[in-house]
Amino acid sequence: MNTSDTITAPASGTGGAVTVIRVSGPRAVEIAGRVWRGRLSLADAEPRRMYLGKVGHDPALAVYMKAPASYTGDDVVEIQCHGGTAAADNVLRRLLACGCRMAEPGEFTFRAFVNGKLDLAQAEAVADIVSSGSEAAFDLAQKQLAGALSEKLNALCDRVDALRSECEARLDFPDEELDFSSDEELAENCRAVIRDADELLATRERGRLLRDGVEVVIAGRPNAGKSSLLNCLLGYDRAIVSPLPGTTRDTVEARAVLAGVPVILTDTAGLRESADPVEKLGVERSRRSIAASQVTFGLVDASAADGAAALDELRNSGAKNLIAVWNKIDLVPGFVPPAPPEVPHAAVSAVTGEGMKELVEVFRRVVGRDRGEGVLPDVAVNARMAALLEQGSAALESAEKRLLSSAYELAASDLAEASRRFGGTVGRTASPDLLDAVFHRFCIGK
Ligand SMILES: Nc1nc2c(ncn2[C@@H]2O[C@H](COP(=O)(O)OP(=O)(O)OP(=O)(O)O)[C@@H](O)[C@H]2O)c(=O)[nH]1
Ligand SMILES: [Mg+2]
Repeated sequence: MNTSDTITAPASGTGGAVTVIRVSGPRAVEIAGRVWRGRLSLADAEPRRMYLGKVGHDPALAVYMKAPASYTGDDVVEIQCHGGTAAADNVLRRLLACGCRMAEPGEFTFRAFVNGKLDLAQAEAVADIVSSGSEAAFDLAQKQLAGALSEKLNALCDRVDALRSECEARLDFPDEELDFSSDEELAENCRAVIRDADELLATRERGRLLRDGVEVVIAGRPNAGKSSLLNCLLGYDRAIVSPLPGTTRDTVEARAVLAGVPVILTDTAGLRESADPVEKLGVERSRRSIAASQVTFGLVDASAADGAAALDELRNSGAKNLIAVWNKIDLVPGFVPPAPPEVPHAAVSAVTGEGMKELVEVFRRVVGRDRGEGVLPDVAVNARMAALLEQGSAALESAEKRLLSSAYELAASDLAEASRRFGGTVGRTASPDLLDAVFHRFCIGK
């Protein structure tokens, strides 16, 4: 992407009352100043102050952000016009006619990266913020944008670079009595970096769950109220509910946010032995969903006589992070769940909504426990960073072995490789392909 011309695009979504059109580049003030006219010319405008003027006959506000104190690090002008496509098109058409180019998706953020305003990890956080579907994912992306993850990644890169310099110094001054650390010490330092990289790699799964959603399966015997619970959690009727056992045959999926965490809820066919071939297939699917999910809401009919046996079936089903959900408590006044103490549980009514808050709280605790310490993660690497960390660690392992046999030249080349891989996470070393892959995810205007 060319980074020296002046680009424009709507920076706000369509359909709102106001559209923001962003202009960024060396000629931003000049071009925007020919399109937008106010009492003052834009060139004389005080930066970061809104001015009322016009674009053609339409009223429009303009604000100038002077380089480098702007999102992109270039001169930026933002014009706010009426919402709807006609007003925005009018502004855009004039800007393009006066010499702007239409921005590609992510190009504003790409310029911010090129101008050193953001590193790659932070740029990815911007895309995550735009697409975050839940409070927890949003919080994580905010922290990443603020640099929490970059700091850790940069620290790893610095340590690899220091190891590399030390290794190269031995090649450059082989005969001098310099104060070198021993081969063992260097090798141990490689190990230490690998350990810390592993720690970061371990955050990947949490990040994936927050970005893509925790898979929660609703399982139990027929008629326990699984579909009713799904509908109650969603707040609308997604699945068919009926008093006939065996109503749900296929799995039914829906997205929701529970306790600020995005989830993919799966309602399943009731678990029982059945002669009906279709129901049998449904039950097989239920078992597969249980195996694939991170959390199981094990639904038990609190008004049924053999609830404890039903719960035991679920405990033996391979369910992970099982939460016993005693349903239909509206039918059993004064119900006390007979759950074994080690199974987290809640008592609810999917019909009256009673106990739902409690269930969400139990879910929050269970999901929190899965993340260690019951807190949401401060940092989480994504798949792209994880792949680079793994490759960098492999190079470090090789460097470690070579250091122990004093093969400094080979070790230095391994360390250079590790440095390249680790550096790619934040964009210290970034190939055009890598940059393409990162900025490809963006929407236009970001
Ligand atoms: N009183 C009462 N009835 C409930 C409650 N939850 C579900 N029901 C009723 O129980 C029956 C079965 O509910 P479903 O939600 O279809 O049960 P299910 O577990 O999905 O059943 P299958 O799909 O057949 O496995 C329906 O008549 C619901 O109205 C509850 O909390 N209280
Ligand atoms: Mg059902």
